[in-house]
Amino acid sequence: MFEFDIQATSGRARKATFHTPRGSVTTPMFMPVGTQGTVKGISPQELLDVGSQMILGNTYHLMLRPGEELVRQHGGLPGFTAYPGPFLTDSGGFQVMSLGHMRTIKEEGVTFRNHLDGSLVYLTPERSIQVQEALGADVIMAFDECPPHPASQEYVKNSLERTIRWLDRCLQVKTREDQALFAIVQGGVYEHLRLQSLEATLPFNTPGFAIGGLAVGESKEEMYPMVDFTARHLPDNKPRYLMGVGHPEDLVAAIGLGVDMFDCVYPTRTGRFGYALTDQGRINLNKASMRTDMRPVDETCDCYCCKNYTRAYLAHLMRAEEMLGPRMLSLHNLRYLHRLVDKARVAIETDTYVEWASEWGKVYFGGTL
Ligand code: PRF
Ligand code: ZN
Repeated sequence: MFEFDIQATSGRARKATFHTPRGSVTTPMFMPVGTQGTVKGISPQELLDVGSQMILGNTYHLMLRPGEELVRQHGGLPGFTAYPGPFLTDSGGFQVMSLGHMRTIKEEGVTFRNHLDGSLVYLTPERSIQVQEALGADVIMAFDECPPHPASQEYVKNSLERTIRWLDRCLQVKTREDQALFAIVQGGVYEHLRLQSLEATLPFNTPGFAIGGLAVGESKEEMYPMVDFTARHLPDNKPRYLMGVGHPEDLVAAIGLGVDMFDCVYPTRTGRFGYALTDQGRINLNKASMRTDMRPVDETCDCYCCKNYTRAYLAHLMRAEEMLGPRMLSLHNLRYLHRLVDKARVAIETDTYVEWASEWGKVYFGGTL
């Protein structure tokens, strides 16, 4: 269980199969975000149809509402949500930082105000694992702190050292053998702190490693070298997960640096706002010119939205605030990212990744839409 079989490599990019209790997934892969036990507006059958392999859930949201015990009573997230495939849950560390008000971070854990009712909530490494065991995902994440950007070297160093002590506490209390706990490498945008985090984290020998603390507002010129550096130091025989990254160009770049897994709210969130991802860049269905555009969103796409609807119809749905609009654009955007990683996998299999990525980039950034 949790074996990671690499079938092909191209430069540093890898194509592999990751085995989990609820099935095997093929990497590189993109994971849709189902924060509250649902990928907003998209049914489990639709997720399977667009090619989703693993869904992300959030400890922070689900422990506050409906509470992890109710989810456990349904047999965990698969029973609760009726999505039959593998799940991954994030630990809450990142959501506390991005959503929790008035948080206090101490060695023992984090205190924050519940964003729903203002009550005080306490989250510790032990509690995060307890909740994640009740939620029952196949992959669970260590409880970490994702420092804000910018943050001083001193702040990031203290934070990453605490994150390592928290990793130890997570592993101490973990009881389920059928869940893989991934450690998270932190260190902000400081190479020597990334190295410190790596050196302390790798000996825990977890079945996979995540690269955390990036895509929090730093530039791509700061982010890519950190992904490059961190991925180089991670073991080859375990999955590497770049957390919270999901822009098409970042996927193409990070796969080339040896990253295997991604998650992001981007495709679904931008879809709800009326935007569609294409190889020529992102198009805005709210624009007046779309109201008479008889083409599909993406002529090359095989999704339900592109096979049935014109841009004009989708523009109409957005303008009329009909929920089918955001739903169809979310569906298309998920399909777009899944097809993108499918193409990346084919390029890895034919050992043409660098060439494929550079051709893809020319079209994407040359797009005029
Ligand atoms: N830690 C955790 N979840 C995350 C991140 C992190 O650093 C990020 C960083 N972009 C996204 N999600 N636990
Ligand atoms: Zn489509």
